[in-house]
Amino acid sequence: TILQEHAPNPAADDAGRPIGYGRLQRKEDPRFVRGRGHYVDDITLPGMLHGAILRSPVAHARLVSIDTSAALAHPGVVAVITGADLLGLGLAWAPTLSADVQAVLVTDKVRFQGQEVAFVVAEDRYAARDALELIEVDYDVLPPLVDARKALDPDAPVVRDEMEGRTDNHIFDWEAGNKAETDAVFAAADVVVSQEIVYPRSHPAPMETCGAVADFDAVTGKLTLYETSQAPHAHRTLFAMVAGIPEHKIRIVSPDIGGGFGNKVGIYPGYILAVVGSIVTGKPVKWMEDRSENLMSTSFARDYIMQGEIAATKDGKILAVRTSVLADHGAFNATAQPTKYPAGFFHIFTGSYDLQAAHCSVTGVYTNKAPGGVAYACSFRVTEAVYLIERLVDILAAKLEVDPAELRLKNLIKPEQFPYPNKTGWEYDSGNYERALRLSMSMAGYDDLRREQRAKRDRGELMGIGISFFTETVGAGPRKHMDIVGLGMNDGAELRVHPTGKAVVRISVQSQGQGHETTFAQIVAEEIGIPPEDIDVVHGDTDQTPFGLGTYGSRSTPVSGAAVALVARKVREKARFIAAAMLETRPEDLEWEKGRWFVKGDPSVGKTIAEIAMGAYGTVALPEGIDGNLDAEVTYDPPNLTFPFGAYICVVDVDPGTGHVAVRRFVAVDDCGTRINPMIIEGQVHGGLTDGVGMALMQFIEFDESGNNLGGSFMDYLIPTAMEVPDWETGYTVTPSPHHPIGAKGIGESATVGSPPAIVNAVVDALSPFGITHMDMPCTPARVWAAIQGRPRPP
Ligand code: MCN
Ligand code: CUN
Repeated sequence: TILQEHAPNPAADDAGRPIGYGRLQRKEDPRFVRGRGHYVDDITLPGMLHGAILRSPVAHARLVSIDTSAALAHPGVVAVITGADLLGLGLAWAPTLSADVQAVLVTDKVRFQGQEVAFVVAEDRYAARDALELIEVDYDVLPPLVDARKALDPDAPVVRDEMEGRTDNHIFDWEAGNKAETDAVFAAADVVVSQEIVYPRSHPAPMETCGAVADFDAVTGKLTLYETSQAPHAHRTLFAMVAGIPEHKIRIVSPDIGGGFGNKVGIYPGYILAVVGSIVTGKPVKWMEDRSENLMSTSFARDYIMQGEIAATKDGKILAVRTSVLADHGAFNATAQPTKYPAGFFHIFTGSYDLQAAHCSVTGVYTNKAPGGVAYACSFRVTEAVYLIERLVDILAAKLEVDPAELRLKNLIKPEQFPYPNKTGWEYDSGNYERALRLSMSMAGYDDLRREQRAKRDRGELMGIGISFFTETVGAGPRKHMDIVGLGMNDGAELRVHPTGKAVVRISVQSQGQGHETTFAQIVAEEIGIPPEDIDVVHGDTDQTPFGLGTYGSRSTPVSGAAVALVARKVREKARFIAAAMLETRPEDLEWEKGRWFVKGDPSVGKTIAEIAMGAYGTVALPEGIDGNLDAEVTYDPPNLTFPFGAYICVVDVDPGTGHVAVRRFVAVDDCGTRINPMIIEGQVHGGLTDGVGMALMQFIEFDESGNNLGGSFMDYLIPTAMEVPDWETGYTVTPSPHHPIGAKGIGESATVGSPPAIVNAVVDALSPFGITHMDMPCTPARVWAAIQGRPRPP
């Protein structure tokens, strides 16, 4: 097999092999670096009109009246659509990805600040925006529900009072693990530590905001929708179900996407409004939101209030974890996740440790905030899970007065325990955790860092070292376990080899910057020996690609990447029969080497894939059952998810005078199994680590007591730049996934998942001389400064 050849050997990166060939540059970059990318906002259709959304200035209010007459009279305005109009069309409410409904435009009541109230369609975007100000809306303001902790109080305002018989804000209760067993282990344990840990609301904030161009052709009945979507096929099916347009009459095109990070998984009112606008006006309609609209109304991330507890023996053997979580889902349950798992994959909160028992319960509630919930490189809530366990382990280490690295080494699951069934129902596919942690420690010079820290402490300086060890579960998912709105989480791939031996592979996932046009070509190249530059990767157009559920949860490589490997193998097998016909021999007498079938025992007699392709389309007499092409298609159903992991070490310096945290060093060792393109992997890791600095130190979406969003612009919601991040030091190990055709696991969210706990652990470590054992993110200068005021200075 190819797996062992890709062991972590830097020389192998340059051996010219399609997989593991480190510096194979991205095929998409020539167009991106020349400004020739083609994004939704670059699309201009003849006669196209422009839409703009009027949004609510208040968080909770009855809608008393809307007067659109002045807006309609404004020059250039073609139509003004309100909730009442949508009610008439049966489109005022749309299903969410979590079996709830969400308002497309407000009909009865505003439920969060920034909610969609009316849609203006005009000849240009300036007229559309100007007309928004002419719409008169009368709101009867209600007290908002802002604090999720009060959501279940008997006197809490009821956010979703439009639902029959609803008198509270409860959405779901969900649990995993064994409560009785866990409680018993806790009761008998020597040491128990507890901590409330909040993962605050944050936002993916991709560079490109969300938008759509809808073009409904009344003659053919065909809707073409250009849309910023991470999942075009799933969106098409949902549009067919909601709008009643037959699925074959809908084409969804997601062209180049300027970052998704989970923000472009859901279906937003703006997309639907563009479609309605096009149907109503008979013209194409473009809608592009601005930055504040994106930050205030589209999918947020996190917002988990976690009460966590960890139990151990007095000599540091971790026995069990338990947690109860309050999940703030905002005004509509629009989180995108597998049906059976309303808290995503949070139940991997058992982390990388060999435990005796675990239990978690999660309660979801409505509040007067924007909906969403699973976004920002989250691996379906693995972010929250990893943060919880990695903070708890550090708090335990402080309590036991042991080194946090030592405590982890003592408790990590051992290589021989894989496949490892954890206590909440996962089966970790493969891992060698100790090797990764030891590599990160040696890269960081861990012992020297601790020595340096001691010397600094003696001088009153605040230096912190933070570790996190994470295990993710990505590659959703096996159809026997998971679906989204009833659609199994499988992916298709089609491969066509043209007569001259060049190929096109059509995939169902959608790149938003991850480099699929390069890496998926590399997979085909590895399997059939056509060079990557001769393979075109087509994605993002439902008329041109096979069905599949799209890109999120780092599932492209685990699911679609497997489909691509298998479709290439299918072509290779077909090529064998054609080669046999060409060589007038039997298929079983042929042997494969990269790019060529040859006669066993006589390597000089063979046919290359290009010769075989020409043969397939040419005049070669084909064997029974083999038709005249070199094409194949597959749909892949993964047997399990993949479990990438990593060991991160962060070094910070804290300025006691200002509370400023500087990330001085960051060492990241990742293991994503077989590495397809090490350069792209590094890029994914660098990006995710930068996200982590943002979340840990700078950014969160906060609300005041009136429900005003205080993070609605980049003045308030801070994005880390090169100034705030160190030179990342990355390393890797390779533990292939045993069930993936090429052994690859996902990498796209690993660093975002793994880095926040390392950074917060480092900050808390720096502040530990003040007796501080926990601090909630983001560790802003103000918070850090406030935390150490009034506490005795370190000795
Ligand atoms: N890869 C590889 N070898 C592996 C694993 C992955 O070479 N063993 C490559 C893949 O082939 C792919 C890239 O790394 O080119 C990421 O692969 P994967 O981990 O499968 O993740 P996805 O392609 O499914 O991307 C989704 C993931 C998610 S969910 C978020 S959120 C996120 C992320 O990707 N959003 C991103 N990284 C992003 N990067 C960019 N530039 N933009 C986003 O919006
Ligand atoms: Cu959760 S963010 Mo990514 O899965 O698209």
